Parts: sequence; structure tokens; C-alpha cells
Amino acid sequence: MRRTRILGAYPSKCEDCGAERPTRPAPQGAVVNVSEVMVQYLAEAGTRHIFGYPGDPNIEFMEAARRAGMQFVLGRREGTAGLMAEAYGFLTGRPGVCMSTLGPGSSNLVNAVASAWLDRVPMIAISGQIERKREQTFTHQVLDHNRLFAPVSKWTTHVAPDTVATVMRKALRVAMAERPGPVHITTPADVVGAEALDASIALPPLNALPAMPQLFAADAAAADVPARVRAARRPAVLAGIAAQRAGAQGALARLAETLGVPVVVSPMAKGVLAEDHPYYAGTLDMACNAFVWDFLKGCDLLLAVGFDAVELIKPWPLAALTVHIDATPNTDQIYPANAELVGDIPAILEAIVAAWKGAPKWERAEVRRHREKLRAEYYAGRVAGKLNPTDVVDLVREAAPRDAIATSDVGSHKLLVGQGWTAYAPRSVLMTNGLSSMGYSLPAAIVAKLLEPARPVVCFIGDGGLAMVQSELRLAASLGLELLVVVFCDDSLNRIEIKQANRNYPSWGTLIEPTDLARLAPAMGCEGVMVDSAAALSRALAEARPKDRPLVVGARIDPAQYRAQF
Ligand SMILES: Cc1ncc(C[n+]2csc(CCOP(=O)(O)OP(=O)(O)O)c2C)c(N)n1
Ligand SMILES: [Mg+2]
Repeated sequence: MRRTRILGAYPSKCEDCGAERPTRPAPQGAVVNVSEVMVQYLAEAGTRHIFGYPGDPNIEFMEAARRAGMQFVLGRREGTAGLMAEAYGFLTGRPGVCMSTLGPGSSNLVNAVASAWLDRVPMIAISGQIERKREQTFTHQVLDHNRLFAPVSKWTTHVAPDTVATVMRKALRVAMAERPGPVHITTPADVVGAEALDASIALPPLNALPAMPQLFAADAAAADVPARVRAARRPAVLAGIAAQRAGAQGALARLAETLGVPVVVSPMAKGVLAEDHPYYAGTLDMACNAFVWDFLKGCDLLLAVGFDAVELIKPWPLAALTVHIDATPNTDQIYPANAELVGDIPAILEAIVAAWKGAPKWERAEVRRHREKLRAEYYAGRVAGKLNPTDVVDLVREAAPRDAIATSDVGSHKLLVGQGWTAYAPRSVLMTNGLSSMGYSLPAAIVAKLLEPARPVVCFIGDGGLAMVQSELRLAASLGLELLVVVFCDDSLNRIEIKQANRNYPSWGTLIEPTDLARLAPAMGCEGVMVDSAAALSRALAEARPKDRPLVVGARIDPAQYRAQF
């Protein structure tokens, strides 16, 4: 029988990201099994963490990962482990890896895979399965993974001994290709420990992650844009997550300054233009959304730069001429584009800048006045003497350094965090605004701190969202992570309760019982404090914090500001 041998030596550091590679899964020349090949490909893709929850069919895969030096992060359920993998993919731009068992494990994982699907994050989701010969007919715990994951994945597939290397290369390439997203791989119990026999195993694995293809020819097409901008009276940019993924921050800032165009950003792209940049003009579809849209409605030319309509909450309201600048064509047709420039976004923007002649279109002072009005709108409905939601955002921002990472959950609080938190760098704000699933921000904060231990990490979450995932506090404590978890306590699923109130319906099914977080947190190995005033919150933020575990601050807010704004 032909014996599969592991590939020749490969560098101990990833050439792209500089990450230390795990040790080789097996000495050169040794027979390798399917799991070892999978792990080797994941290592080549720069992945050093697996987020998951195990079952019987995962044991061989886990052992291969352990021997390869991967870190296994045991989320307290598959759903949160999967959201950790999503955050990993968002932060690194490389596939986050999550793992579940068959049946209940895989069905629990669906939410996180769907989240990566709509948040456009590269992910490799792996689920164990019963042996192949029983999969077609056996029923106990057996779900058809391909049908389960197909609607929320870019690809669903199985590994087999004679396909594993090819499948892994394709899985990584598909997950990473624009627009990125999840690939689900089923690993049958009789396959994970079997000898890998895929002939293509001898091909270099790094082929799986080529650089972004440069499709764009920086010539006449780009030159057309300066002419359009010059002809416009009030041009503006709407920048989104594809711009952030493409690393367009430098080119975007140069475009804004050189052409003199204000830039509105989508929530998941917060930081793609520093929010103290003179041409920053607000975050779309968060608090003050009518004000920001009115600003865009006043524009007569829109450059949509990597804007993904998955973040759009209502139908497209603009009539202005639109230029679509993206890594993918405007196949969504949520907005009609008068021109499309498709390719490497930074290269396109630089070509436009290079071709620009003329004075900036907007005065910086005009954009500043717009920002000042936006800020005033953001404070609408504050109640003097109370702890308002915007006070929480402001006080936490003031207490955190510029390079802090913030994660936000889903609910009324997200709308204020999304507009009020000042972001200075790309990928410094993690939120889900595609699927927008509650329970994201705590697992995301855990991953942010794991990957960026030197940067302060703040997790904003509602009391409803925390109740969904609070068992992960125990994980954060056991990992020794210094996190600041700020909980907006209003005893309510406020975002939904408000919609009931807007229809004059009573609050029904939308109230939740208060939890004493000052007592819950220590039981989870964390510090905890409840505050009900701005002064108490300031004190809690100023006090020395534990360095080896999270601090949970339950901010008992007055929700009146939500009612005034939403
Ligand atoms: C998993 C999930 N279930 C339900 C929703 C619908 N939803 C959106 S916001 C919200 C309320 C969130 O309550 P909480 O976490 O307390 O935040 P608040 O709105 O009170 O700030 C709900 C139920 C959702 N987005 N995700
Ligand atoms: Mg709430």
C-alpha cells in the first residue's frame, strides 16, 4: 500500500502575518492521518486556536491539534465557541476555526456559522459525524450536515482519506475569497484517524492563501472618478467592511483629504477612517441614523467604497449618482451604480488620488460642523442626574486608551456604542451587524484579549445578551483575561420593548429579572460591581483593576434616553 508522507520542512513563521507556526504534526517521513493533514493546513493558514466543544467523533482531530501545538478554547457551548471563531476571523482576516460534535453539537453551531456568513468573516467550521457506512441510515444524533449548513455556508463538504488535502486547500481558499465566509466540513468518525491517501498532499499548502488578485487596471476607469467628483457639488464616501478587509485605511484617508470628501462608515467598518480625522462624517444606521442619512441625501455623488448592503437596515433611500468601488461587482443591486470599479480597493483609491486635480470639494470646517451637530443629536434625551446610556459609552471611552478594542452586543445599547464609541483604527471595534445575533460581544472580547493581550479590551453588552452567554465569564477568568465587561442593566430586552411601546403595546415577554452582577461575577472567578450613577461608574473605572480576570461592571442605566431616541 502507498504510504503518505508529510510534506517537507516549512518555515516556522508565517510569511504574511509573522505568526509562529505550530510545531510540525509529525516527523518527516511519518505516516499522517486525515486529522493531521487538516491541522497542518489550518496551521499553514496562520491558525493557532481552535474554538469548540467536543464529542466522540472529534477525539482524533483534537489529538492531532494538541500535538501540533494548537490552543483549544473550550467555549461553554458550541454557539459561543463558534462566535469566538468568528471574532478570530474578523480580527486576523484569516479563517477562525470552530469545532463541534455531530447532531446537537452541529445544530448548536449553526448560529455562529450563520453569523460568519452574514458578517462576511472567513471561518472553517468542523463537525464530527457518525461513520460513513451508518450516516445514510442511522438516526440517533444524526443530522444531514450538508442540508443543515448549506443555507449559511459558502461550501459544505466532507473529508475523506483520498480527498483531505484537496478539500482543505479548497476550503481555505473558498473561506478567504471575497466575500469571505464560512465553510463547513464534516469529519466522519471512521475518517478522522484514517491514513491520509490524497495524492495532492504533496502540493505546497500555502497555495491555499494567495494574495488578493489585482484585477483592477489603474487607468481610464479610475480617471473617470475624479472627473465625476469634480463635476459634483457635494460628493461623499460611504465606506464599508470590504474596504476594511482590503486594508484600505491609508488610501481612504488620502482620498478623503486630497479630494476633500467626507466619509461615512458602516458599523462593522468602524475605524477604517480614524474618527478624529477631519473628514470623518459619522457611522451609518446606528443612533442618529436619520441625521446621517439626511447628510447623505444632501450629496449628489456617492463613492460606495467596499460598502456591503448586508449592514443596511432599510431600503436604499438615495437618488445620487453612485460609483461602486469594491473587490466584488455590484451583484446585490441594493443600490444601482452608475460605474463599477472592481478589484483591489486600495489600488483603486490610490489611482483616483493620483489622478485628482483641483481643490478639495468640502471645507474641513463644514464637515466639522456636521460632526458637531451629529454629536449633539447623539446626546438627545439625556436626563440630568441619571446614568444615561451615552454616559456609560463616554465614561468608558474616556477611561480607555486610544488603542483599546471595543466589542458590542446587539440591542439598544449597540446603537449608541456604534455611534458614540470613537474608533481610531481598523478592526478595533467588533460587532455583528450582518446576522446581529445577541451574545456575540463577550466571546468576541475573549478572543480579542487572547490575540491582543497588550491592548485593553472592553465588552459592551445588554443584560439580555449577557444572560445568554454569561457562562463564558468563567472561561475568561480561567484564561486569566483582563477584560472590562460593561453591562447595560435595564431589566429589559429594550430594543424590542421599545417597539412594543411605539405601538402602544404593553411590555410583554420583554422584561427580564435583574441579576446582581456583583455576586454573579465572583462566582464566575471575576470581579463585579454594580453602579447606578455616573460618579460611581467613574470611580469603578478609575480603581485599580485585577490584571488576571475580568471586571464586570453592571451599569444600572435610565433607559429614558433610548425612548427619546428610538
Ligand atoms: C439571538 C437573538 N435573539 C433575538 C434577537 C432580537 N433582539 C434584538 S435586540 C434584542 C434585545 C436585547 O436586549 P439586551 O441585551 O438587554 O439589550 P438592550 O436592548 O436592552 O440594550 C433582541 C431580543 C437577536 N438580535 N438575536
Ligand atoms: Mg437590556
